[in-house]
Amino acid sequence: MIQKFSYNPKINTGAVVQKIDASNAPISFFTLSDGVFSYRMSDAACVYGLGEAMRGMNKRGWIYESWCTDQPNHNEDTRSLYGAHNFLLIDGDDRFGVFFDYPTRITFDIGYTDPSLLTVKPADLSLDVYIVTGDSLKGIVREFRALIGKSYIPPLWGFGYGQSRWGYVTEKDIAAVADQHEAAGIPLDMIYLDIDYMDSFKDFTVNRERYPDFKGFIEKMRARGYHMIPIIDAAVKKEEGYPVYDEGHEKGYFCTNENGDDFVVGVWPGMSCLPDFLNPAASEWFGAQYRALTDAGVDGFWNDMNEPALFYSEGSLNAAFDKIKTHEGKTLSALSFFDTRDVFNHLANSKEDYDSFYHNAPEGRFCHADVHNLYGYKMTESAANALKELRPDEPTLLFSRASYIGAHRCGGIWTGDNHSRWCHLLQSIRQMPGLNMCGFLYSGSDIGGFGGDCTRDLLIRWLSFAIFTPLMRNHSAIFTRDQEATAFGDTEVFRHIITLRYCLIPYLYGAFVKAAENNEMFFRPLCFDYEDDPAAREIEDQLMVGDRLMIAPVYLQNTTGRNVYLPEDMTLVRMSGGEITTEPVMKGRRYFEVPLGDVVFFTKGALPLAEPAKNTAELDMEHLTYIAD
Ligand code: MIG
Repeated sequence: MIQKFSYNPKINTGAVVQKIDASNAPISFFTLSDGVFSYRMSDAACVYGLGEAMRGMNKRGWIYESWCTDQPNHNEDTRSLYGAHNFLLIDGDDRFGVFFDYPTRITFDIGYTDPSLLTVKPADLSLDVYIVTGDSLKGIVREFRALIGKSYIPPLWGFGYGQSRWGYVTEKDIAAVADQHEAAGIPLDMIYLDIDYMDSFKDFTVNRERYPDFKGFIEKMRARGYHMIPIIDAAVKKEEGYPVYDEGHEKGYFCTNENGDDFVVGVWPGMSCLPDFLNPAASEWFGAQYRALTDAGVDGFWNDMNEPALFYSEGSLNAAFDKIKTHEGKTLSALSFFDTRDVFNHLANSKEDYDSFYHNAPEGRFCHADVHNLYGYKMTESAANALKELRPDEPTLLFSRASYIGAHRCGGIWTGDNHSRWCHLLQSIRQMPGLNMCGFLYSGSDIGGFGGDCTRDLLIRWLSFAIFTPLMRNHSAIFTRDQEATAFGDTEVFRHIITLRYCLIPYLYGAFVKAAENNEMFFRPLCFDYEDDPAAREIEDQLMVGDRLMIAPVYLQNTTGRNVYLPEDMTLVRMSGGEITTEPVMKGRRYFEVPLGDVVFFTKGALPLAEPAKNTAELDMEHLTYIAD
């Protein structure tokens, strides 16, 4: 059952698709005082949700803040990431879900200040709160997901393997990625084009020196079996003569400052303007621009920098230089030294900048800070709506960095700029169920880690987990060590693991589509399936995948196996050297050897496997072999 409690929301966020009448009764489970919602948690209560937020699947014991943030240095103590996913599921003496439909900053203190208290504090009391009850955790999620509408389903090839790197510059670089994977016999469906394909980082342009015949290149790569996936950034370069800027400026489609002039901000292209995605006409106009690339045969996109990430604004940059000048030539104390150093460190994504531009939404004019968390969602919606018209016959691959609930209907998300760290491998495992609860089924993390230098063993272990994630993309930052599956010498192991992904696609894609259509989770913590098993509640490093599989990834360096909790008798599936074997294993806690390069997982029933294929186009989805029958 769903109850709605309404507190004068100022804007329709678009998250909810069902019409529900607001209750006149006081909110259930919570007390509301001074604009803070409080709930006393029973000792054993677990709290799930919050989408891609850091820490465990059980979110208890920390404080989180929904405020979409470009945070490439996130760690265990990070409160805000790229998405704002305000759904919690409490499993204690009471069992209920709660969604705070609120477009800006909201804090979730889940036993951080007082271990038994959950407090939720929106910046002001203008929101809708939905309380969802039901007789099982899965049932509550299903009801919530019906409230927010069906999840995006990518094309089948979106389940292929993708290779990406910020630093591939020319079409030769891209073709070389294809050549290397072919030479190694490693299946590959997608190659991503990061910002260097553009002309001066201008959206919807292509650099003619790097890609003399872009359309011809896309065609050639398609003929070889590859989909090219270019990036689109939120901000539009401010440059007269660049039609996207000229038109956006003339029609008033950019966010404005207090005086009504275009707000100008520094991002990749230099001085830029921010499309006002909250204005339906501007949204439609920006979406139509994707045509420049779909006309060239592009069938997938990733939307970036849409928190929106701001490096600086015209105003904040000038203020920073003024401030630095006041220190020039003076002897600095330790404190004034730190102050001086931080002048530029604090320029990006500053409160002052977010406070100083405005949107024209149907409900009226809004300061950006009051609707901040909707920006990435509305950018993805703009693209999704347009792409349905530009490419009506087949789904377009689409995912975004920033998001709010509602964006799950438009596309997928990736979890942003992680690092080549073992703890980020574990984090990415733990992020999946939270995302799924909030409708984001097509998701995954940058395999191998975005920032920092990856090692061969980390990439192997990361891939061994990521063959189960719907979005499976190896991505890394410029100036980091190469981390393609072909970059570490002997490629056999990589070929076997990625090939296994393709063999699993019939099961994975089937389970995904079923989850999307039935409003279910593709990845679940064990306790969602084994509610009466207290041991299952504490498993933070295993997941159920679809209705049959359980995975227990290895995420520690220099280990050759791990302990696994089996909530019931299952069949162990092992891929070793490309060979697949099975053995029955009994319920309980056991240690399994998983030498580097082996993939081990568990099935509760017959598992269909396809024959190995070099890409999804060649995958035979009809003739399947069943193992563990
Ligand atoms: O400021 O386009 O998260 O995936 O490679 C960095 C360059 C901008 C951030 C994205 C990342 C991408 C990078 N972008």
